[in-house]
Amino acid sequence: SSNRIFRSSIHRASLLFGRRQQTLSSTASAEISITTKNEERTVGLPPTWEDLTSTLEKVKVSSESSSPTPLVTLYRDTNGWCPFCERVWLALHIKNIPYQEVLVNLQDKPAWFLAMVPTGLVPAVLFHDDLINNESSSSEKGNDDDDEDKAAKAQPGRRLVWESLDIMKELDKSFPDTPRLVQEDNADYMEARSIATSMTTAGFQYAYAGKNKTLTEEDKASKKDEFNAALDKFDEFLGQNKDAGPFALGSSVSGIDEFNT
Ligand SMILES: N[C@@H](CCC(=O)N[C@@H](CS)C(=O)NCC(=O)O)C(=O)O
Repeated sequence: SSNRIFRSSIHRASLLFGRRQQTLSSTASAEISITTKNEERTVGLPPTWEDLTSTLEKVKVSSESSSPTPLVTLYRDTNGWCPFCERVWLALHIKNIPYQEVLVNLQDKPAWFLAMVPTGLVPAVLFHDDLINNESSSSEKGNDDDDEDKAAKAQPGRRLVWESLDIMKELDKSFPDTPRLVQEDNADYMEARSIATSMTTAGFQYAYAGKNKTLTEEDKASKKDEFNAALDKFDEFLGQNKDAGPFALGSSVSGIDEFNT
């Protein structure tokens, strides 16, 4: 099953890097061939750290140079492991929306964050409506170390959204000229999202089963089987689209491509 998980991550990486080909022009072909090379050695090694670092560096430069004015603030975990934050982070990059980040220590959440976000969870996104609606007429003062400035309530004309799916929907709505990621009117999208959600749930249950002392070895084995079955289902879904690709739903990117972080 680890090979399958690995194949899925390679698939996701190639989708992202593949898309970057549109924005990175001539430099992208090197990344594509790196990805292809790794896909060929599916049972072998993941991309090297150097492959990933050099690709990310180029992506960073490409998005920063398009517009330096942040139109949203992403509140995410300090350590960068939160998959829900990664989902939003990827959405911002796919849409090429300039953003700034405020890091939140989940081990010791600051009072301003708990007062600002009802669930107390990351991610949350502050939409700079004053700038989004009239990008040229305002100047951004940028990030400030002052706690007051990190909180949405201190910033009139701005709107805070939490819950990753709700954030993605709002990103679609507020930036209508960018790829629409949440396509709830598309039956393929809904099918893929349901398969992907089951896969994520089964994955978490399997991952945590090892630490759960109340489970028998048999229980743990069945969690593993359920995860394998969920992976097979998602593989099968991707397989149906293999000719249409390169994205999960065919020729254009959707929330499914960044849902499975
Ligand atoms: N349903 C939420 C889940 C967000 C979530 O669980 N975030 C975790 C980090 S991965 C968190 O903030 N944990 C802090 C805590 O539980 O106090 C979403 O999709 O945004």
